[in-house]
Amino acid sequence: MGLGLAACAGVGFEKPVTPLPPVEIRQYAGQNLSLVKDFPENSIVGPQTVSLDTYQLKISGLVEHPLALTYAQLLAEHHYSKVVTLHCVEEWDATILWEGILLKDLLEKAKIKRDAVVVIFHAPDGYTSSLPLEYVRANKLLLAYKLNGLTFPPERGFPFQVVAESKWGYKWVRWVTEIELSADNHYRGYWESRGFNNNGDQAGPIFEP
Ligand SMILES: Nc1nc2c(c(=O)[nH]1)N[C@H]1C(S)=C(S)[C@@H](COP(=O)(O)O)O[C@H]1N2
Ligand SMILES: [Mo]
Repeated sequence: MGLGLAACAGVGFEKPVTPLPPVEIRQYAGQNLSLVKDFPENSIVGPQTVSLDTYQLKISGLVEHPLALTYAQLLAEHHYSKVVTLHCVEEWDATILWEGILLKDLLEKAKIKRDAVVVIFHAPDGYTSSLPLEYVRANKLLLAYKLNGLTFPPERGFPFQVVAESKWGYKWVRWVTEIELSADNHYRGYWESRGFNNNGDQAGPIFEP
């Protein structure tokens, strides 16, 4: 064995490595996943193209330390993964293995001020949605940069999508560019200001009671 190892490790045996394109993960822990291409693209004005040359995620509003983080800085955070199903109110769903960083890790970095109660997510298509700060803090919600092992294609929300587990799809903001901490309990995002339930619980009513 010693000999074989020595021979393998010997100079001249090392070949360059050509990485092959990643393959989409179809099943995880015995569960079938949705195909990334197999669910609708339903955004308000169509897919956004975000360039990493200029991309920064801003953490703004009621924070002690406003931040502007690059893609590389964000991916330096601890990574997590989880299978979560997105349910759109248009009666379709997608079960995906998400990989990302934790929203609450980012919020901790920015040091939230005491009067903040709402987290508002902004995207370059003008779309916004919000989640209660308490819900974000109490849950390990992902800001995902991969789905089924693949980097997000532009139409799915590259570079980041909020995985708002147990909330309707309209809370899952894509192409996130800004996370704003606010004291405005009456804030309503794009669909919420058009009648959809601000609470957004999948288990609850779709429309604002
Ligand atoms: N920026 C942005 N994010 C958005 C939307 C949008 O129009 N713009 N649509 C929302 C709705 S209604 C749904 S159902 C989900 C769909 O996300 P998916 O591409 O992961 O299926 O994106 C949400 N995030
Ligand atoms: Mo949706």
